Amino acid sequence: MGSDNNPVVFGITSHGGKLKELIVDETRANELKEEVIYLPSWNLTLRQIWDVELLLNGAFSPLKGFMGRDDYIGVVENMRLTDGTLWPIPIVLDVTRKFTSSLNEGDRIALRHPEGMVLAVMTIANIWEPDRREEAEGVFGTLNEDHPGVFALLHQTNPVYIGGEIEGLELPPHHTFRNLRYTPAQLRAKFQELGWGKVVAFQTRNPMHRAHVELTKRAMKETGAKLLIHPVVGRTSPGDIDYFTRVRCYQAVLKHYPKGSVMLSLLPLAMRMAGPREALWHAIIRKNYGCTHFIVGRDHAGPKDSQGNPFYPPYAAQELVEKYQEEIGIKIVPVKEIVYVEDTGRYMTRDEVPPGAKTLSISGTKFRRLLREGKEIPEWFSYPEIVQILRRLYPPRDKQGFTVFFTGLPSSGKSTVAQVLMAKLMEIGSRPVTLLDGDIVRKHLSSELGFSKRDRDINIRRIGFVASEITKNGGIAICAPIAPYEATRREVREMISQYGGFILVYVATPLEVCEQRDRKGLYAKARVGLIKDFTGISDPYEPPENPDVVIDTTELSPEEAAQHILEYLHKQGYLPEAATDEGRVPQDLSFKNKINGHEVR
Ligand code: PPS
Repeated sequence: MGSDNNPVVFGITSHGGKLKELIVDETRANELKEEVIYLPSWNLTLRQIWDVELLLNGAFSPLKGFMGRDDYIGVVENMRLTDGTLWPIPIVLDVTRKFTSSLNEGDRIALRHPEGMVLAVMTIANIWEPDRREEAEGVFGTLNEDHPGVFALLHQTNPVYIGGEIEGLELPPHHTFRNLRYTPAQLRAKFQELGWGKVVAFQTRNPMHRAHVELTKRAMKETGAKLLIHPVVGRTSPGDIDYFTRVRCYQAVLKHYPKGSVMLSLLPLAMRMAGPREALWHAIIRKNYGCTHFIVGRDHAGPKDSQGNPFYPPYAAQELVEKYQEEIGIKIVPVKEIVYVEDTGRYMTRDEVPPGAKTLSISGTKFRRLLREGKEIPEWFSYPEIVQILRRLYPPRDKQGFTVFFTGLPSSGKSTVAQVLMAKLMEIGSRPVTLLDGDIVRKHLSSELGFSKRDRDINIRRIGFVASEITKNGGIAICAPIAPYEATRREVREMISQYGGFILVYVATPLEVCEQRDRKGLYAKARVGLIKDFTGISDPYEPPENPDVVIDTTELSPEEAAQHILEYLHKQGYLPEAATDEGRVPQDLSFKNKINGHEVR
């Protein structure tokens, strides 16, 4: 690998030849500070802040800002910028139509952090509305919304993209683990100081156990390189363990490597979970951080669909990075799946296992279950200190917070059943209970909102946010809005399930029954057009695809319906054993697999 003009290059050039740090010098910064007073500001979203940080610190070299239309099209279609440089993931700034309504190409805007400071100034080169479905097919190879990248692109991305070069004023602030956040230039300098000519990077978004240590040591041996543990602490995949906990695990794992052979640095990247393309992108980023080698494991950055099937073949990421490794210059270290071989007491790749030998492995799901149930974690799987850190995160279910989220048509019985459930849970008394009923929320949290799709979504997200805070702090939230849209319910599930249980209760009382009850007289008004956009009459209701409990209050009394939910909570371990007798469903009513024709999971 040749040298270039970079001040601290040691071993490998940056992508495109030169590290592109975009923070300007002091004189220019002072000019920009005067200019920004008059510029329109875009308030960066969380994902955009991570992209801006990696643009500014050079991790996205050779990009000099957010991609313009032609670069974007080149990247989506064939992974190349217009100048031919390989780049597999679009780096674009998505904004609202309202924001761009008074903007023209050539205008300058300030990119602001939520804490108020301007991180960068952008000169707009292009403003366009992309075809996000085409982008999903090109980048993720699917339109299936189970894919978190596709879902985020289609539902959580603004409709207009703006591209253009940026001039950086400051990096986003960090208040945690500051001594572990090296920029590419700092990491390169560190490698040089340590005399590390070869460095192999290990990307991860999970805690590290013995198998990870084994595979990284193999990679070190194979390449003769030192190891950089380079975990992502920006956006990872929904349901992943929070980075505070993970970083404590990484710190604890360091002592299992020979002294002076390993470093830990945090990468503030917003992952897209794009499998093979993502792996290639990760390799390019690690090259910019000065690493000479990059480990690509089985199913790198590959999500699974709702049935648990992976979106990408297990070794597709390795194949793609292998194909381009000559061109990008960083060497891939492909690793096969590693398993524990009981007879030998050692870890091996699957193809090394002697015929007939018994292998052991524990899936992520099983591991979390063992932790939650307070069961022993075998010594061969992890280190006691890592298990101890993770146990704090997974208290047994009857000590975790949870949310019971009702959805159903107006007058379906949501509020009444929710009231009874609240009373029963308060009787049990294991945790504080909060009821967020549709009407109460509309009075105290959402009084300015109406019933358009946009307003309903805002309303449900607010409920989800409050419930997630309650759940995070170990309480019980009962929510009872109509929540007519599947995608929004899914968002709420994602917000909450990272902190505790999320139980979706579908109150499937048929429309005719709801209308006949018409407790508030609103159906009658909707029928004669006095209320517009009324759910079930003139506005849609999407029944949930995967409810945890289904109840139909046509035949069930509110007490019986609440008992079914309590029974489910017992079965799932959310309620203390001692409460069982109180909360049990009487024998003659006991939980059937199907209630009124609906499968109950
Ligand atoms: S949503 O869609 O989840 O935001 O609705 P939600 O906040 O739960 O609605 C609360 C109550 O508002 C009454 N209401 C209407 N519902 C649906 N559509 C229209 N247009 C409407 N206008 C008023 C209705 O009584 C809801 O309460 P429930 O308990 O569901 O009957």
